[in-house]
Amino acid sequence: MDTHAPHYGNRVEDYRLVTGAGKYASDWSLPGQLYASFVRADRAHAEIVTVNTEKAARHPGVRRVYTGADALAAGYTQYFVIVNFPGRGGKHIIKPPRPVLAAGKVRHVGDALAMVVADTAVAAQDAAELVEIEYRDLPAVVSAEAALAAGAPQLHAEAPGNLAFDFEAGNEEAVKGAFAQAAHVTRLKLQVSRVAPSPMELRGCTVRYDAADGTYHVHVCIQGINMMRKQLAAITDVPEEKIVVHAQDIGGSFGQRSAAYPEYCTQMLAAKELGRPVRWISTRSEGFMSDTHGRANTVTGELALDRDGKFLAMKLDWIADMGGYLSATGSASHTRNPSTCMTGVYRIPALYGRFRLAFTNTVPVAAYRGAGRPDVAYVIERLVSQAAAELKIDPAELRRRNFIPREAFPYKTPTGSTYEAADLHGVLERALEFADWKGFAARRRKSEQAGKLRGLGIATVIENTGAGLFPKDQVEIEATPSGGIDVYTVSQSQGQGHETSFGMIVAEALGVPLERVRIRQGVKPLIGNHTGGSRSTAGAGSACKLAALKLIEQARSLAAEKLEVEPSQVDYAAGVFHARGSKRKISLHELAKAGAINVMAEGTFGSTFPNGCHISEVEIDPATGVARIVAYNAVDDCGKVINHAIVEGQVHGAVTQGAGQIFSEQVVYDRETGQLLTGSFMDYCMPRAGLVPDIRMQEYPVPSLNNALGVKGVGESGCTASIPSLANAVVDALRPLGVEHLDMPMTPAKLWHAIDSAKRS
Ligand code: MCN
Repeated sequence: MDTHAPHYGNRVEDYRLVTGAGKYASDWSLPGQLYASFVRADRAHAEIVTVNTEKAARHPGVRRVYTGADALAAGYTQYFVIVNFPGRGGKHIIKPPRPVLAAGKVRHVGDALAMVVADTAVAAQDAAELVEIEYRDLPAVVSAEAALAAGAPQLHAEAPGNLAFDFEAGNEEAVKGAFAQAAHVTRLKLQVSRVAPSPMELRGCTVRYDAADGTYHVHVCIQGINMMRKQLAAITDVPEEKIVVHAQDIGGSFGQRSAAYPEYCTQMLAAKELGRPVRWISTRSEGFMSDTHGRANTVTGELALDRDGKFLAMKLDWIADMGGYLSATGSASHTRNPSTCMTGVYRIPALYGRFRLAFTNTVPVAAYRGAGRPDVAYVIERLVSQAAAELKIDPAELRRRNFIPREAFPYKTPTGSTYEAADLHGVLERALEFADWKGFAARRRKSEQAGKLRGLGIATVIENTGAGLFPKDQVEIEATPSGGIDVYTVSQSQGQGHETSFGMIVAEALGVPLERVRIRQGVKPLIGNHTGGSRSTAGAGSACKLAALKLIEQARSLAAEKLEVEPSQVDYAAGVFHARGSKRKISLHELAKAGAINVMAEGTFGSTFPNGCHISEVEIDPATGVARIVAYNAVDDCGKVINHAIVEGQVHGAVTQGAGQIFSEQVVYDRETGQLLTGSFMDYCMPRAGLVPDIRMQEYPVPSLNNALGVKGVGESGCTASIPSLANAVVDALRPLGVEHLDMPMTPAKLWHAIDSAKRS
């Protein structure tokens, strides 16, 4: 097994990015551009009685004020949602219309209902404040459980009871039978808090309409040109070939930049009508109330065990909050994604999950790093650790006893996934040793002597990566006359370092230095997936390798002509073709001087299932409730590793996001009024450097069988494992006081109260 120490080489893109030479959404400045500002609902739920734009329209510099009436007139009310499979009783997801500017009703604080376009950003903003709106207030509901309850305020006439979708997975009868036989049942009700993904770059978009050929040029932060274009076309009915999406660098996304937000379509409308580019850059406060949120579900989980601690069955009742409208990805994050890995790393003979998606008066929920897999891992891993505590079995031992054994792979799960290859026992044993599991009792005693409560958390997880929306991934490679190797892909890095890792894949396949390879993202219209679902390396990365190998073959024929031998007599190594048995040779560069050599390769690659074991330790000061992560040890199997430093960085970043969710982050709405209470970083607490200690990581690569590289995704693994691992560590620290469960975020106040009331009881 590979136990490399990571090597810290700079990423190819780093110099450009850290020297300020990156080009983000707000760096696209187009000649003659106008500026947009949005008027947003200041209340959660209301009928719009009138929108008076007169004063705003008269404000100096204002070109036009758009309202919901314009959105309706344009017919911009439909949208794209990934979920296209039926739910319970064969019923499909309900997609109530969503005009790109709210018409008739507003459904969450921040819902955009008018757009002012003016000569300057300041004029647009000033005029937006002059738009007068008369509302008729309606009662609001901001939790999914409350929204599904009888008598709740209703958001959409099309979705009675606020139910958007009712989905199920597994076998309900088999689960009932297994529970009837169980010697022990563990039950937990868990909240996975609503979080604001908060990438560094603010959302922004500039649209130019080219009247000569009827094409819209949309300069916007994205996760991939194709996903954006598909959605823009679905909303506006403009043919996809008339929409060109432009983006170079993306300052983080975490799932949030995949959506074609209503603002962009409204800008398309204005850019065409006004004949000038229209630009809009969000403020951070706007972001909190209009960028999609993540997670936001409540799950009741039950695990049935026999008297030897073997798992018999698990059932989940999952209620997810979709917010006021459906996003493209949120519904899949709370149905398909958790159901594909609902058995976790365990052999559980019977599984059943019911997933209900509800509309509430909140910001729409979409994919957020992990997109449902951290949520399901959290439920499973909390249940397993809770069961271990109840049965007084070591939590590592209970896991070991129930793992899918190595020889059972490829393993078909009860919900229909096929886990291709893993060594779960090997990963666990490595992690136990790495984290010095056995030494914990002594460390806990030491903490006790210092007046601190210490807890040990473990999570053994698996997740689905690599699934794609588009049927295949294409990559084009060109050996250029100047000696470069240009690689074209439609996946789009948002910080994942594709220029380096994809460059390495091509450089290795061609045997040329990395410096010669240039990755160009989203500039050629190829078929392929956006960067999301930790799928880019398995998909586009594999296509990079295939394209490089194809380039060699194509160039070999050209070389054979030049060398005057049969292609079969030409060998290739390190950028040079040799005629076998002679000294004659010609380089790829020399061949390309006569004209660029261009190939395209494609492939359809199946899901991969990265897995890992993360063991964490926390220390809580009972006097203040402040928790510190004092040790974090991760062992991850992401298949063959392309770049060790990037993989480690991905795990660090995602673990930090998981820690943020466990200890501080939460979007809070007022239950009565539906007001957003966490509308800035003053109220919404991001994780800070002091929260995370030295995150130690080891790779445990079991190659995937499902792609050309043997890789499994890694971009989200750190979230999937850290959330349950850290939650288990906190509960373990408090269990001696009688605390069995606490919901995230485990803020100092919450921990202090839990400790205080446990001491009193
Ligand atoms: N990699 C590797 N070896 C492997 C697997 C991956 O070297 N066996 C490298 C890849 O080549 C790539 C990186 O690790 O450089 C992540 O690869 P992969 O797991 O294929 O995931 P994607 O590139 O598809 O990235 C998507 C994933 C997701 S879904 C979210 S959300 C996310 C994430 O990546 N958002 C991020 N990581 C992020 N990192 C940053 N900095 N910013 C975001 O917004």
